[in-house]
Amino acid sequence: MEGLNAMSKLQDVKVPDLGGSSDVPVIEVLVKDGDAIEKDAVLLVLESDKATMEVPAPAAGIVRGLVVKVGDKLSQGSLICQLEVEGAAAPAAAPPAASPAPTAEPKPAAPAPVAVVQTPPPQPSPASGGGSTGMRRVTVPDLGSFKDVPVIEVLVADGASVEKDAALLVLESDKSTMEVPAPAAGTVRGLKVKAGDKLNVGDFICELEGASGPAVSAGSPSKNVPSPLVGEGRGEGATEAGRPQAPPPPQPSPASGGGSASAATTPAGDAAHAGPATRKFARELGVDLSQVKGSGAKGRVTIEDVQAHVKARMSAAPTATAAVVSGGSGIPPIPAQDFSQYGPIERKELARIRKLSAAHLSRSWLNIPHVTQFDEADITELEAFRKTASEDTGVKLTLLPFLMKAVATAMKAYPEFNSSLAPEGDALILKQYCHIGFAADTPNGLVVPVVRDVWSKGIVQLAQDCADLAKKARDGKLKPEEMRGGCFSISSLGGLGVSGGFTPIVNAPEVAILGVSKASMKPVWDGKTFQPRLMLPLSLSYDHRVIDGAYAARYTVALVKLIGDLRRLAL
Ligand code: CAO
Repeated sequence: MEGLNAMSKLQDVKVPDLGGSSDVPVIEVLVKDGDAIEKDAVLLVLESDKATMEVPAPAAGIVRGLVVKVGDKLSQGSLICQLEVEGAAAPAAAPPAASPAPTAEPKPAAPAPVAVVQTPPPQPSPASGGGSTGMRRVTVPDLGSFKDVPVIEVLVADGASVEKDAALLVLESDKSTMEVPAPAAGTVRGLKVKAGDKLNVGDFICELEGASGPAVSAGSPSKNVPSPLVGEGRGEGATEAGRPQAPPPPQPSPASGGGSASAATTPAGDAAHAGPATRKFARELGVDLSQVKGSGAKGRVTIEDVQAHVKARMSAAPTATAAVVSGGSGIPPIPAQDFSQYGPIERKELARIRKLSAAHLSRSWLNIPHVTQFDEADITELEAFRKTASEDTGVKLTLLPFLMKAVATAMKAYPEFNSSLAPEGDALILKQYCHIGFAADTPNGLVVPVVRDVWSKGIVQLAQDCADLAKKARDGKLKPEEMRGGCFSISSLGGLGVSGGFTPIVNAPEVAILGVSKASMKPVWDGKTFQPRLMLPLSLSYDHRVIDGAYAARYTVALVKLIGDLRRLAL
């Protein structure tokens, strides 16, 4: 065989057990001849009237002799391609869990397809509560073999009017994302489900008023939707229970590159139809799938559509304003490398929160021209006060609440620090409220809980809010709304013992972030002599599109004064 070295072997890849379905149409072919693929890379997507299934590769190798194209109808055992596998003894694929490969089958088949969408018939329930009253009880439909599936998004609120088939919830198991549509039109009442809940078949979701008929399971979990990215936009930041959540990132519109929250919000129910592989790909690129036109069956978005969308955005001639706003972030990717050629390696999957943070931080870094201003604040008096006040109040007062109050107070005098750039880049949105986020280090990565209404709270209240939110962050119990709406962020590394400055990344669509390092005693000249003073290093990064250097310098001076003399906080 041409190109096949002595240690390689060809193995047939066949369609595994499809759970009784046959002649299932191929709606997407994700590989082509000659592609080098990893084990479990998705080869095909099949879609019957009951389910969408991804067929993953049984082993790593090179695709040869692909015989399948979109529109073909496949059944169990149909040949998909051959796989050129390294090594004389290619490992056999694991048999499908639900339906082991027939022992007579001499060659390994692909592993069990990952069911993406299951379409059970509506299940009238005797506990209906429906019919004549016009109230219809909606419960979780058959989820196949999935159990305790986390809700990652609730797309409706109590009182919302929904059309039949409008998405109510998005569930995400480790294998798939499922959208649960309304079984009928009506008004949502008694919604019992929230992001983070884990659901099973039959669990109560809500009632639908005005939807006559018997109680039913919600419509089949239907099309796949883009998994929510962290933070802003509908459902962003929603995570499985027990997992911490990432900071709210922007979903820049094509022209905005980092605009306001409103610019990035995808309307509820406007979810894209795409498979998990496509969603994962889009997520990695920071692409909002609802912006991508699907070329597949029923408007399904394919990986090629996402690629074309990105190419189009990168090559689109930006308007003068958009170019300024986006900062022209079409940089080439870092070429992939096979590190195993240099030595032994181990692949460790990133926690979801890290992936989400990575995308958000990249967007912020690429879209925002950062400047970091370094300074030091004298906290000798603050420290003395902090210790006695902790004893007096019985509440542990760390530096953080004082810094938060100082940052917020200085923002009153310098309101551009409490703004976001309008999506078109031609205006500032000035905020009349002041919510401050703080970076919290958790076992699963960085999250940014947001303390609300800092202007109207005292230090003790702020300390309690910070402590509560930090604990929730560490325990993975933060709610999405507790990470949204920040106006400014603080990243304090001081408690970790790091001294000197650093360059924190602005948490877009905010326009500034304060980095804090460890305070240390330093000799400070008072005009006559050197005095030992406790100095706190500050690193203020800001969006230079919004804030001029002189403005930032004035803000920094004001901030340093406030921190150095607490009495000013009372002014
Ligand atoms: N200089 C000296 N000491 C400091 C300090 C500083 N800048 N900041 C905090 N400390 C002290 C605190 O006062 C406390 O000391 P005492 O117990 O004697 O009072 C101790 O360090 C521990 O404080 P803490 O870190 O637990 O509490 P905090 O309120 O200052 O911070 C939180 C809370 C959530 C911000 C912190 O725990 C944390 O997670 N920090 C990491 C943030 C991070 O990862 N940033 C990077 C983001 S970008 O990747």
